[in-house]
Amino acid sequence: MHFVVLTIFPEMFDSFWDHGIIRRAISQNNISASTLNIRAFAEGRHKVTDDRPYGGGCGMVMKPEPLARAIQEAKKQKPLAQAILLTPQGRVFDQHVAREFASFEDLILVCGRYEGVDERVCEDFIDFEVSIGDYILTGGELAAMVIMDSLTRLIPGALGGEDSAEKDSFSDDLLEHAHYTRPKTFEGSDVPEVLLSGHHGEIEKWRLETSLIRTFLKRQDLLAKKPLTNPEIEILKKWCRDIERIIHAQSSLGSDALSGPE
Ligand code: 4GY
Repeated sequence: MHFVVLTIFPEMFDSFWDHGIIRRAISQNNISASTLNIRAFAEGRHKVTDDRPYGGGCGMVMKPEPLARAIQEAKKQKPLAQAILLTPQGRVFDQHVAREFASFEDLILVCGRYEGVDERVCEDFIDFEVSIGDYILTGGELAAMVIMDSLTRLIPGALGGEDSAEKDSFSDDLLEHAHYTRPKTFEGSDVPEVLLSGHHGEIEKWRLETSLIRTFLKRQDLLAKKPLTNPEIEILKKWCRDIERIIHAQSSLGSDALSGPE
């Protein structure tokens, strides 16, 4: 996949391309990336990319012509590319959207600045509007990096060996299990026994159970929309039975317990 980033601040991406998994993915040809400076498509000696809003009001609007010309140039370079505008008005990005986009040939990531982008560019030159979350950035650049980062780790080979688990739809909508590494004891706290047992079946069971309980405790919204597997349903049912047993045991306790805190 090739990413073409359209921005007035191309230097913001230098350090992004140059580190970690992204850098390795580029050097292994899993992905490639380039920027087009929107300012280079602006006219006049000052190469102005913004102007005052029709109808008045504060702030500036990104002029349509330079942006439209930049998108046209990007599409000429990558005719199969989809043009994505990063904006809080777009479809909210998550791992499902990431998997959809990972199957695209190439992407043009359009980074707006100022108070907004002229509406006619959005209508005529943009294929998708995407938001990375319900907050407002000063420009689309950080959002473009977020999208490229998450798509890169879905490209086969880019993660180097560890990628199969993540792409498995089995891990959809569940938080990751807890992770531990050496030392065995840290600040008086031990690594769970089962992880030292070498019993891979038990370890997998434990990891699924911790994934489920963490998702239940921290993100019930994810669990509510997740299609549960049979082992997951069995684990949840066992918890229900355990909790009910504890509640029922209360009736056989003395009056002290019953008159305790509400
Ligand atoms: N949130 N998700 C976001 C954003 C900044 C004005 C258009 C977001 O993706 N992008 O806040 N972008 C705005 C700034 C022009 C982009």
